[in-house]
Amino acid sequence: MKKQAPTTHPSAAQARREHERLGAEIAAHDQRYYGEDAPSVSDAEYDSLRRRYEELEAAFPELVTSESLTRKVGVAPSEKFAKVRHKAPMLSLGNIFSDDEVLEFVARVRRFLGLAEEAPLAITAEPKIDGLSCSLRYEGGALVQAATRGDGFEGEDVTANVRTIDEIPHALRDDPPEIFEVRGEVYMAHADFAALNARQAAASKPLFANPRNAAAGSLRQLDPAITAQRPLHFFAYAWGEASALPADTQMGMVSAFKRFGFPVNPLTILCHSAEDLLSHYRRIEALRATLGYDIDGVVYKVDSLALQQRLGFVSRSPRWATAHKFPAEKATTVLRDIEIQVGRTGALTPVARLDPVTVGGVVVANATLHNEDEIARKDIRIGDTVTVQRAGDVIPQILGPILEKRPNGAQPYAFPQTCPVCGSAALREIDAKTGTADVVRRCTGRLVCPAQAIEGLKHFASRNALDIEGLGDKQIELFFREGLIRTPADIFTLEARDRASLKKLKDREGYGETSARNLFSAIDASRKPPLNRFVFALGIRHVGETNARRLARHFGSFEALRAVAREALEGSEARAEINNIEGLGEVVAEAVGDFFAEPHNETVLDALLEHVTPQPMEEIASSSPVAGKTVVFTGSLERMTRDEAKATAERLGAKVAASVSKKTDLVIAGPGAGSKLAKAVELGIETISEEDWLKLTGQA
Ligand code: JCF
Repeated sequence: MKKQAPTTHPSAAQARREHERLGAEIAAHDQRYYGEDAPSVSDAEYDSLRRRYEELEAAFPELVTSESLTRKVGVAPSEKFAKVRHKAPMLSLGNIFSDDEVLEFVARVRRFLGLAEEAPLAITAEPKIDGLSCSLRYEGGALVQAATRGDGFEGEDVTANVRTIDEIPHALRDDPPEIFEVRGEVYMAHADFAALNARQAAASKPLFANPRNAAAGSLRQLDPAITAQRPLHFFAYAWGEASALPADTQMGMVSAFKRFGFPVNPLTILCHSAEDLLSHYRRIEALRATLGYDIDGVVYKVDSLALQQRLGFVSRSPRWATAHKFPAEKATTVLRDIEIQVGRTGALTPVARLDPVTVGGVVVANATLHNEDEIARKDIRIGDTVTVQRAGDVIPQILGPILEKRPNGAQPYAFPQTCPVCGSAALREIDAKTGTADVVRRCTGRLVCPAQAIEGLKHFASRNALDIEGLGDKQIELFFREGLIRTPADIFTLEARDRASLKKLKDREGYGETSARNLFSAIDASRKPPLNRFVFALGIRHVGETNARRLARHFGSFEALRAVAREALEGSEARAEINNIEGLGEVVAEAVGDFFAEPHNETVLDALLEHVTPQPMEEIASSSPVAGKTVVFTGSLERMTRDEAKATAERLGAKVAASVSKKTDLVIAGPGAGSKLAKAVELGIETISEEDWLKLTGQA
């Protein structure tokens, strides 16, 4: 985005008119963004309007009145609602798409449980509602808190809004458990959605793209009075924390929800085979258009809660349930343009800009084109009418052009040979061994390309790297544009420079005293990152989280890594050392060598290491009681996901193994633990519960 030139000096009268016009425009965007969950401009465009508005006020202080938008506290979207930590994580379901996968699902469950062929296995089937999941907490039968799913671990507190939904009881009937969290889907019916959009249109307000967005926009309202005017519905289908369970089967739980006063979906049934599941799937698919609300598939769940326990989870999805999605939906539209995005490693990625079209209830205006060869293979040309497909939550894809509709004169697409951001040559690397060109074309202007620098900084500060809260993508783009942050080291001098500067961060749009202070303290908190995160943050090609951990483990300190990596020229002993690290290889060794051979990277690193001290893995490890131990997790974990448990254990210096052997030091066994636990007992290996593990590792 262009920076508004503060050198444009309108007259006082011009300034007033412009200020007024901008004020109205910004207010309208605010309403769309905060009020309707339906932004109509990009954040960058919005920021630019705000900046111009402020510049006018700076130049003409008489424009600042109590009505001025700069005097009102802007509500950041993430701060709209208080955060709620879910007592039990809200799960997501794995997806399957074909009949075969249904057979596989049932077979996998049977295999996992070791069920004999003739042993019965009951599985429920219900429509998968396309709304938004919510967790409702009842204490002593009274609704005390309602939260959105969020990322599954932390959602937003929407209690006041949920209280306006008629179908959600404020008090449970029929002797509910003391503590009971009911989970289900909040959704909007087709008829109500159409009526709402008609009202929006009559009031010249933007329309909602689909019932799910309308439901989300209605629930995430700052003003519960607005939610109250939006007819929302609810189906209960799961639970979170519960002081006692009213049933021992899924079907029993659903009946209990009904007794307590919740709507449950009438198409929920009990099946006894994969064939049963498939026939119910077909029935629901046939009824889909008549239901009056959106569904996007059918959910299958093992009925017995005891078996659910034994089956447990694969990362964040239950092994005992899955979502059988309806087939991907397609639509045709016109490809207006192909835009090239430049990533952190200089990769040029083509993105299709489309005439917006509704595909399966969602408006699609962008789609991925994957890469140069894909465009050539499908002969996709700008101006073509193309088929767009959208499946589940994945990025929409372009299947191909409809040749009969190709406009005269449409030219084959010429993929750019130079970087659209910095103008450097963009090349496809040739694989030395196979002699074939990489599918990805990359910008060669690594040191001069702003796109790569910005993406590199985003990566550096991101969640799995230095994890600097408050320094997200938008902030980095802004700071980069303004020249405040150009290299990672600049992040750590930001506060000192801010202190010396007249234009302070706290006085900027989007910031205030608190957020500026929070940002600086988040930056401070990241000055001693674990070595593996630091190595990952550098963005060395082929060094993702896993390889970064391998390098950190092997070398123990950044100095040791750097000393070897600097010497890692082709054919050198140093190169061989990296190559020989378990899990690494020639490609990674070469990338590491190349990174450290680049003088610019050395300069950037020297500057960075003035402010940042990576923590040697040993130090982190030796202070923990599980350092150097080999641990095995088995059974289901209730307080953390398997991935989380594994990551924590590794952070504390333990090695996580998949199976129990003589080398195992400790087994953490949750409910449903079977053969691994038995083996541990047989070998006399110490076994502890999840609770004990949390205590041992200082997490409880
Ligand atoms: O209808 C749904 N969207 C739906 C989502 C139904 C379920 O029974 C679910 C779900 C998400 C997670 N069950 C789980 C465990």
